[in-house]
This record gives sequence, C-alpha cells and structure tokens, in this order.
Amino acid sequence: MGQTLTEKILEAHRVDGTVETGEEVGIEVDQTIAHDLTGTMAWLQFEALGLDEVQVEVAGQHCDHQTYQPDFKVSDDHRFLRSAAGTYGAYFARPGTGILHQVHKENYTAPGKTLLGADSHTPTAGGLGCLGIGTGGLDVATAMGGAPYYIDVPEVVNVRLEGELPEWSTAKDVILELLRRFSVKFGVGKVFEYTGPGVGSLSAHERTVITNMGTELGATTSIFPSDERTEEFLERLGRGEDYVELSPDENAEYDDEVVVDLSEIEPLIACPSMPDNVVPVREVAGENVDQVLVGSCTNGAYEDILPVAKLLNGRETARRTETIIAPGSKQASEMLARNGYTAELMAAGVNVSEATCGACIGAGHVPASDSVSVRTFNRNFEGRSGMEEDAVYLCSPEVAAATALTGEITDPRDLAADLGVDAPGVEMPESYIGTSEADIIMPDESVDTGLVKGPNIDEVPLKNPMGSDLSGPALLKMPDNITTDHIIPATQEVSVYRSNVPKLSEYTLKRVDETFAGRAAEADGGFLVAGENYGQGSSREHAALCPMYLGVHGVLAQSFARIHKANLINFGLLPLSVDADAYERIEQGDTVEIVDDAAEAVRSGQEAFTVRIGGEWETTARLDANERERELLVSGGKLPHTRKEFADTAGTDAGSAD
Ligand code: MIC
Ligand code: SF4
Repeated sequence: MGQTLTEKILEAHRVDGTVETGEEVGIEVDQTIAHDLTGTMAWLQFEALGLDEVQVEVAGQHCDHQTYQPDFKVSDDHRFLRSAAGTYGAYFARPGTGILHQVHKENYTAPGKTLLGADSHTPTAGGLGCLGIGTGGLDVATAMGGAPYYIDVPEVVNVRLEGELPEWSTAKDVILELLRRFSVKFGVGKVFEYTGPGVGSLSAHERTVITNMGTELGATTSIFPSDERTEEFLERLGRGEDYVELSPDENAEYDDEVVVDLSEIEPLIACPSMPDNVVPVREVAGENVDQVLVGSCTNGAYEDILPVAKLLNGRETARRTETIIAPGSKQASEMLARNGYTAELMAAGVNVSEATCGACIGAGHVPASDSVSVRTFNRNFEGRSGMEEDAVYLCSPEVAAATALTGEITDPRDLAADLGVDAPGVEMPESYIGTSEADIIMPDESVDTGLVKGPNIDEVPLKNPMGSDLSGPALLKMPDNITTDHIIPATQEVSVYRSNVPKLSEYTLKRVDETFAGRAAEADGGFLVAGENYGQGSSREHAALCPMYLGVHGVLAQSFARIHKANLINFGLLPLSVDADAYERIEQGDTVEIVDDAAEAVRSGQEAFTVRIGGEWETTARLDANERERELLVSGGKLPHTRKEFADTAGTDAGSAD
C-alpha cells in the first residue's frame, strides 16, 4: 500500500510508536516557533525544566501579537523573549518584523520538515510541503529541548482539487468553501492533504492561505505536495537550496476524500460569528460596512495586499468606511513601499499599519459598538475583535477591497462590471526583498547577558500529583463551541498578563460568567461542564493553565478540540467526555464526584469512569488517553512529570528533554 505525504513525513521523523491511524507516534521536531503571547511561558518552562540549550535545527521567537507595546509589561515580555532567545539559542524576530507564520515562511519553512509552533496557525507551513502542527507552549519548550513530539496519527483526508479558479475567486474562497461544506469541528483528528490536477494551478503562497485556515476546520494540519511551484517560490525567496520534491505515492490510501472543483468556486464570505458561517458574497451584498481590515497570517502577505493596492489605485475608499491594511510582515511592507504601492494606498484613504496581528485579537482597531467590520482574517468568534457584540465578516482581499470602495459588502465581480476594472489576479514578485537580516537577531548575535525579567514576569505554577478523591461542584455549565477566546481572551487588557498566571487567572471564563474565577478559587476544586468542541480555536495553553491555577480538576464535555485537550492533559486536568443525556442533566452547582479512586483509575488505563452527580444519580464519563498521557495526568501535568524524569536521570543528560 502506498503512503500519503503526511505518512511519509511522519515516518521519516518517527522516533517512537507507529505511523498507523489512531496510534500514537513520537516524532523528531526540526523547527519550532513561538510568539509574544505563548513564548514567555514556553521559555519560563524551558528554564524551569533546567534546559540549557535549544536542540532543534531552527527555533524562532517572534513578537507579533502586541507590537504596539501598549504597556510596559508587554515591552518587558519582549525584552525577556529577546534575552531568552539569545541565552538558549533561538533566533529573535524583533517587534514589527511581522507575524510568525509569515516571517518563518519567508526565512525558514522548508518542504519535508516538521515544524512545531506555539500557535494554532502553524499549519500555514503546509503550503510548502512542511508538516506544521500547532500546540501548547509547553510542548514547544520540551521539543526545543530535544524531546519528541507525541501525536495520535490523524486520519488523512484527500482533498482533490480539479479545474482552475475563475477570475475574482481566490485561495481564501477555497478554504471558505470547505468551511461552508463542513464545519469548525469536521477536521478534528484529521489532516487535509491536497492533491489532484488543480494543485499545480495554485502558487505556493495561495496554498499557504488554504493551509493556514485549515485550522478553522479543526484540523491537526493541512499539507500540499512540494513541486515546481514550491521550487519557484523558494528560489524567489533566495532559498532555492531548501527545495525537495515531495508527493504522496500514486496508490496512497486515504481515510476519506473530498473533491473541490476550483472552477465552481465563487467569492464567499463568513458571516458573524463563526468561520464556518459561510455564504456567497452576493447573499449579503449591500450591508453597510464601517471598517475594512486587510492583513493577518492568512492574507497579510505581499501577494495578498497587491490586489487591494491595484483595485484601490487612483480611487478613494468610501467615506463611511475606515480601511486599514496591516501587512503580515515587514518584508511585505518594505516591498509595497519600494514598489510604490504604499503611497497609492495612502492616497486612496487607507490607514497603513505596522506589521502585526493586532486587530485580529482586539489589540487595536476595535470596532465601534453596533458596527460592521469586514476582514481578511481567519477567525470571527464573537467578541474576539475586542467588542463584545461585534459583527465581523471574513473574506478575501479582493472582496475587502471592493467593500472598502463602496462602503457596503460587495461582490468584486459586480464592482468590476460597474467600474470596468480587470481582475488583479495572482502576481508573484520576481524576487522577494526584505529586511530580515536587520530585524532578526541570530543566536550568535545575542545582545543580553542572561534572562531579563520585569516585575510582571512570574513563576510557572506547578500542580500537585492527582489524588484519589476528585470531587467538587460543576462550577460552570457551557454550551457547544466554547473557544479559548472565551476561556482566556487574547485582547490587550488581558494579554498583558500572559507571563503572570495568578493575575491572568482572574480573567478565566469572565466572558461567560463574571463570577467564575472568584467562585472557582473559593471552591478549591471542581469541574467545568461543556457541550461539543470545547476549547476550539487557539493553542493558548493559558486556557488550561489558568483553570488549573484556580483548582479546577477537570472538564466534562461532549467533545474537545485537539490542541486544548492536549493542553488540559499537559496541565493535569482530566478531559472526560460525557454523552448528550448526561450533559443535559448536569446542572451548574451539582456536585461532581469521581466514584473510582481517580489516580489509580487513570494510571491503570481505565476508560469508563463512574461519576456521581449531585449525590443522586450516576453517569459514565470516558477518558480517551494513552499510557503516556495518563502518566502526565497522575503526575500533575507535563512540567512536574518531565522535571521528575530529569531528577531521576540526573547526571545523565540534563541538557536535553528526551
Ligand atoms: C489566535 O489567533 O487566537 C492566537 C492569538 O494567535 C493564538 C495564540 C495565543 O493565544 O497565544 C493561536 O491561534 O494559537
Ligand atoms: Fe495573529 Fe490572528 Fe494569525 Fe493568531 S490568527 S497568529 S492573532 S494574525
């Protein structure tokens, strides 16, 4: 039987386990990335583990989410990150260099490599045939220390592309089409592998737009083959030597197949407030728009902003609509400026921002109350923009440009007819020029002597090993699709405490229930109850770490998002699944009592747990965890477990985490 590309890369990096769907495999990690919201905790954990040097080929530390440095705490975090990267051997991309996925793509992403990122959109790298997986910061810390990364081998879905995209339809519309057909939880436990004759019609950049937003399908990752389009892109980046040809075997067997005829794709838009709430743009055309934002790790590249610049050139944006362009990288900004586009954009009324995530997480450009924002981003979860009752739409740069010109949601094909403009198409620069050399500090250029910690940078909290008796109240009952943005928002006010868990914990689930943090701390133990897909969205480990700090024992949910479940286990919180009937019956405030000896049951591999609710009725909750994960759970999480492992093997190899 032939192999899929995913299987080939997993097999080439396998150090433990087997590459069989559903089985756990341990893989060697070639490259890692982290950013300013996840990196501080990752390096504090690296330090707490007693590690002394990065062991992977390339480790990148970026400062992209909070580049406006609205508070000294953020500037302190950035300074700490620079000192940690220099101390331990990572490259450091200074604030303003750009969003980690863009900057890493420009400089280091290579076909056939494994990339582990403390960010959920790490699969962006899959557009270049690299296996990029998003995970919590602690997994990145141990991988940087040389430990394998363990993952359940996902199902591989063959997404067969046929035909070619028509004018005005873009790569963004391809992924929106998949979200329209499926849902934000369809991809849990799956890799989307793109094949078929349509693949060759997409540039490497367009492929990264699709793999980036595969995350919104819930997928573990997405990947394209590496072919002449990849080679052409790498050569223009000045990295032709990184090219290797990679494809699945012709007789590869997939777990599922989806066919997408590119020629049938039309401009699409995700309506508020879920990325899978997708309709053709024409269905919502005419809605007044107050704000248009172009940028993000999905559509912030030079190739994404170029069509906007072309459409806006010589025209003016609508008076009622604030239009902001935040390039995904400084390289994109520099190229736009050198090629004359920035001046044209400014003349059209655009506010050109520095390269940043910024508005994507409500750090700047927060929409006005009762207003509509149209963005080229990847997420529009309610309140993520920083405005609780927001109305955020997600679309391609072409739709965003047409909307900026008219002030209302506009299908660019209609605008083209009205203004007589041609479709800008996909244009790739002959060569990418940029400032990476000035903006990236290499490990041997370190400017700090040792770690520099400001007063807001606190210790990493540790949890005690799991006890025998686990009981406490159902602290909060939540519906389906609770995102990590509900658990710990990434907005500016909250994110300044990413390296201060005691303070950050005060914000836990505040958006769902203001009183939660206080009640949880007082109860000193208890459970969260949730519906389907609990913890979807980001890789933010703080969404597990803060509940842990508040004493939460575990979560009873109908189902979990992949990264969040791994984070719960990493911090010693039991992820137990319950069926719909039990979920319906459990009421907030009921006592939840694990009838079995919890630690013993987890250690012994027990899957079904008897849980007594309200002292009155019993239900069965299931723990789907392998032996390694169970060890982490009973040890109180990955950090104490790995530390203990080091202590046990003291004197052997204290400098690497395997
Ligand atoms: C996001 O898009 O939600 C973030 C902010 O990039 C997160 C990372 C974080 O919260 O630290 C992600 O996607 O993982
Ligand atoms: Fe940044 Fe938004 Fe991408 Fe997250 S999704 S990395 S916040 S641009």
